[in-house]
Amino acid sequence: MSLPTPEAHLSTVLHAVESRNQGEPEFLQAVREVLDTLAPVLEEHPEYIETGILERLVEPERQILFRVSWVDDNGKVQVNRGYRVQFNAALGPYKGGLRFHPSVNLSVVKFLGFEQVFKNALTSQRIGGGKGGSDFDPAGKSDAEVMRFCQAYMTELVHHIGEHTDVPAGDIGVGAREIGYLFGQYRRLTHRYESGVLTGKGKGWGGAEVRTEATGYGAVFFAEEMLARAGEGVAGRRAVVSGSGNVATYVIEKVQQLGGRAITASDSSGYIVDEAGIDLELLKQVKETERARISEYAERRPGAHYVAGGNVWDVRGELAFPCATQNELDEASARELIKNGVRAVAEGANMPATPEAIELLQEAGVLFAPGKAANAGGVATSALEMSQNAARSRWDFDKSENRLHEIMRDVHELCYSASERYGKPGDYVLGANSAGFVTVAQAMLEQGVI
Ligand code: NDP
Ligand code: 2IT
Repeated sequence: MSLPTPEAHLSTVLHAVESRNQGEPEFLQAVREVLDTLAPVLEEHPEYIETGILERLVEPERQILFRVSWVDDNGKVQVNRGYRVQFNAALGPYKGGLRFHPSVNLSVVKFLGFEQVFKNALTSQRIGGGKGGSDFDPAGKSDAEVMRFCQAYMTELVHHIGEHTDVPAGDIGVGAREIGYLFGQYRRLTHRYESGVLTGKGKGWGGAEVRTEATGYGAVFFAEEMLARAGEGVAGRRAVVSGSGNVATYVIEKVQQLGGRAITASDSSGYIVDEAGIDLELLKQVKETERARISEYAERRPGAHYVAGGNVWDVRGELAFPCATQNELDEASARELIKNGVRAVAEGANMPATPEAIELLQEAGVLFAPGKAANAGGVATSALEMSQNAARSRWDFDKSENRLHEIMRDVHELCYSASERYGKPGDYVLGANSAGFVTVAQAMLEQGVI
């Protein structure tokens, strides 16, 4: 039986995915972006066509949907929907965050789970890919409500996770507080102290140093590697950053440590510009401690101003770090960034740039790092947390940060050499997709048809 050409095969797989997953635009966007880049890989590896690797890779191994019922502070019963999509475990236990946000639906969780498979492969940490979450909105909820929700959520999730099975962590709306409540309930339900079942734990009870900072720091390390190849750096440059949560905060911190100037942050209501450079202490006070809105920062900081609504990508900067959410940087924003002389864009968030925006940026010669490479530092450090938990050991901050730095250099190198191998040196989208894919595909091939 003769094999179809790579192009014909990719087109058949894409059509099947489109017809099977109608009404899931984010998931289809993520799959298209990967399939678009794989023809040269399949050319080199016809055995992946023969063994149906792609047909299997685009279908999650398991999808879990459940009701989460809890009682709010007024005694009213609330019902949310819980998700955990266990996408692919060829390389190790499913690994990936939980997102609590009203926009969460199956399409969003599947796109995140799909991306996670490739990202985790790029870290070389032997972790599979998964993602989960809920349409629960933590905004405006009391601590007690968040705790009761987390307990109710874990009461179902407990049946599906474990240190060798599936290891969740944080994402939008899930940070140290939520991981604490989730772990507490897991421990209560299982009667086990299974440290490695969740990552991003409190540092006093199994959480790794640098996990909090890792995603943001890692994204800046990746940008620094891209720039270094071109004989440039972060130092002395203006950075435009979106978001004001975990990832954005530590992107800003690392940009500053490397001598750059991060001048913006945003939330879903608007953005702030602080030409003097963001005051990190104030940012952390407003966002981490008080859980307030970003407008509050401008109220308290002389010289900074707040723009309600608007588009943070209108601000001029040589570096751009989208760190809020998917599809937040569109074609018009890309045009604006290019017009204003942007040199590098590194995605701290997952899929923040639309396909049209990526194309424009690449055509204009802007260095572009896709999220599955640039934000891999978070999950890589989660894997380091799992290793420390298994070994009952604890690394200090410097050792952890150095290891993260090394991993990000390796991720960059993997992506760059794959981009060369498959014909477009410096195309990090091609590099990340192909390097991640080959690692997972080879493991799937060797493990047989399952
Ligand atoms: P946080 O919850 O800490 O912060 C999210 C930030 O993004 C907030 O400023 C939030 O503003 C903003 N945001 C969220 N949704 C929207 C929206 N629909 N429109 C505009 N702004 C929005 O999350 P993280 O910082 O952890 O995550 C940010 C991104 O990074 C996500 O894409 C996540 O998947 C990705 N990521 C996170 C990792 C991690 O380790 N945490 C690892 C790798 C990637 P508001 O408060 O107004 O909602
Ligand atoms: O998107 C991501 O990589 C994360 N939210 C982190 C996942 C993890 O398991 O640390």
